[in-house]
Amino acid sequence: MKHLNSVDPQIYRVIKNELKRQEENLELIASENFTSAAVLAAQGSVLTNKYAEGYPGHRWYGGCENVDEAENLAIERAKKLFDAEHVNVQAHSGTQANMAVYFAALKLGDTVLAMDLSAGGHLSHGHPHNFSGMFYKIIGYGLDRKTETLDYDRILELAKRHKPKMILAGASAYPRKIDFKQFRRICDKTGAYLLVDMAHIAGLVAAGAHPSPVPYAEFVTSTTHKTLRGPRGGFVICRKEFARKIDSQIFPGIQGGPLMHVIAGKATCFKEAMSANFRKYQRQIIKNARELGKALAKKGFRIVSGGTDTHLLLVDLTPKRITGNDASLVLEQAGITVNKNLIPFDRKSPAVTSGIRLGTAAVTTRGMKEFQMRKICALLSDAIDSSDNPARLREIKKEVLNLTARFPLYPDLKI
Ligand code: DSN
Repeated sequence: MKHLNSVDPQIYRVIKNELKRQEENLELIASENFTSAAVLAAQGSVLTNKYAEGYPGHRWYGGCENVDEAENLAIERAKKLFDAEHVNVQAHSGTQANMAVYFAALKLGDTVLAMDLSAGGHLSHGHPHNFSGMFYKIIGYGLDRKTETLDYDRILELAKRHKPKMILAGASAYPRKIDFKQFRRICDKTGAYLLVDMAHIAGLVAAGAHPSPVPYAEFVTSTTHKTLRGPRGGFVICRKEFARKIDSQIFPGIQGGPLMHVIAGKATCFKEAMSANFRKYQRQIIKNARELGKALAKKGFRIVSGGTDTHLLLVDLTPKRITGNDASLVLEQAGITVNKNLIPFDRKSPAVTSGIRLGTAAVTTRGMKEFQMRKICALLSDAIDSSDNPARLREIKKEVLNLTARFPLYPDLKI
């Protein structure tokens, strides 16, 4: 970092401050994680200098022998990890992975059945201001009002009525196991393709801690940086018959030069995800989420759907008489990072919300276990109860600092 400091001290300072924030705060954003030092090294490497439009062995530029090897390693490892027929590792993000599937499987204007954003879906599953909502006719499915879980009979009913060309499963804020077999059954009954966006649960799937969508779906998309704990990016898994279509939709369809430094980081992430330690880590994520949920329920928070099967908890703050927006601002003052989130059938707007979304992937990476989840619950609950007491929030922040200091994040990273 000394070179960066001498050339651009302002950006050096930003990075130093961000490392401090990550080291000191309690990171409970469900889509975030801390990648390994090995992935950081791959991503911060000279591979960023290389243009490699095309695919390994078929590039538009010379000098690609090394990046070809990196991309082939990423592809082969991802295929093995997820037992996949074909993988494209070039997607820059989860949204671009989804976009490639829409373009490969559909014609503009086709009908897609996907989870409503308000029920836990994602922008690229049909939000009107996203390409998906602009280019396709999106029909939304929600949750059962009583159980706050997916109602597969209702999804089948909607599929029969609207005859979508593709059904999308997967969510950004759904704490329960998704039954991909049921989605396959619905698709088979109605002649639709199945796209599963497993971005949130990819690490759990890789470790066998959540059923895999790969045997059931024509297309599976993901990011690499959530529970999977790799660099920021995306990838697409598909059945062999769609391989050429997906590859040509990623390049030259929607992207130019692949980010070879990120692809190298993805290869390292896939290798790490094959280890016994990673499988243990994923199981601990779920144990931690369940413990945190139980502890929060005891403190009077309402846990949407009554619990979790994954890394994620949706917390209804209504009993605490505070909005998701206010709660996230208060928690930030106490050094606890979360995001506001709509809860199912929320009466508040997406900018206000009645809930917060919590995830345990990042704190579990630090080595925290059930004991620390109970402590995190106590700190979080105390902070919410002290929303108009800045002095108490400062004290809680000190306790957060004491806790995070015992679980250092990048002990060897000196900047
Ligand atoms: N922004 C991600 C999340 O927080 O779930 C989804 O892309």
